[in-house]
Amino acid sequence: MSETVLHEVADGVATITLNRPEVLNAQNAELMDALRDSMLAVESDPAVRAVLLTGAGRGFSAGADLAARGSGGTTDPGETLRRRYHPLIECMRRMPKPIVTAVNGVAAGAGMSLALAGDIVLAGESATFLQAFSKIGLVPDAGSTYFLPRLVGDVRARALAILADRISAAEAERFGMVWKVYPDERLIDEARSLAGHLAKMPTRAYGLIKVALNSSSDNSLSDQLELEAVLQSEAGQGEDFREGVAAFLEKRAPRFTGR
Ligand code: T3D
Repeated sequence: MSETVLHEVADGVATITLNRPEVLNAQNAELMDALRDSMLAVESDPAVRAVLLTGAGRGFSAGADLAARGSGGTTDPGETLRRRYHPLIECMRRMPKPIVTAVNGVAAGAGMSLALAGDIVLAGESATFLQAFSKIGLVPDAGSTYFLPRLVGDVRARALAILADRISAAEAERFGMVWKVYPDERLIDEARSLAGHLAKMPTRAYGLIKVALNSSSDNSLSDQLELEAVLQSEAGQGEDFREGVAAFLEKRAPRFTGR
């Protein structure tokens, strides 16, 4: 078991912590393999109904480990992406339960891509975001060219990718990349509290919401309306739908089981 990623499950929440604080959680092969294995494990674990992803120390993640790569190295970065990053990012997007990313410091390069792959992105007020790729002669990867234009629009996505300016959490929130910014000392408690709340909510419906939203920007209106109907048929057969309606009619709090 690698120490580069901490994985703990309690009360329906899997907390995954990137754990190479001495290098701002830069992503070497060991960390990426451990992170992928953690995400795949929670995807199929019925005891997990929400995921919290954060970083140890003063950074969220500084992206790919450049020291491991040395002065360019012989490894084709495209192959590294296909082998290590794509299975992870795709797993996060299809994960049938919500992922909260708590960005506790700098999120650079593929570290920023990882942060944006979450469903609800929270940040500490001293967190920063940086499309570091072009500074070292690379192109944004690990989903950044997919997530960024959809989140912030084409004008900002281009400027962020080309200029590679380091932006603050407040700017990231203003641009629509971050849901909420908290004082640094409150971030992890707020993130835990949110993930704990989500773990008691209708997990199956959340998974279906993700399916709908993941398809939205590539679908026509007709296709999206039909997809909503298909997903609603599925949600409508769920125990949580029956419980939600019963709780409303009985004027009490619902007790969702996630089924
Ligand atoms: O093949 C493939 O892997 C393809 C995939 C590519 C995806 C990518 O992510 S490419 C982009 C890689 N990331 C970067 O280019 C960012 C490099 N880091 C920085 O620009 C800065 O460190 C930060 C802006 C992120 C933070 O700056 P600052 O001043 O807060 O911290 P620092 O002093 O630069 O870093 C602290 C330590 O972490 C330092 O180590 P030291 O000197 O104390 O021993 C530094 O070397 C180390 N560190 C930071 N980033 C990385 C790193 N070590 C290895 N790889 C890093 N990416």
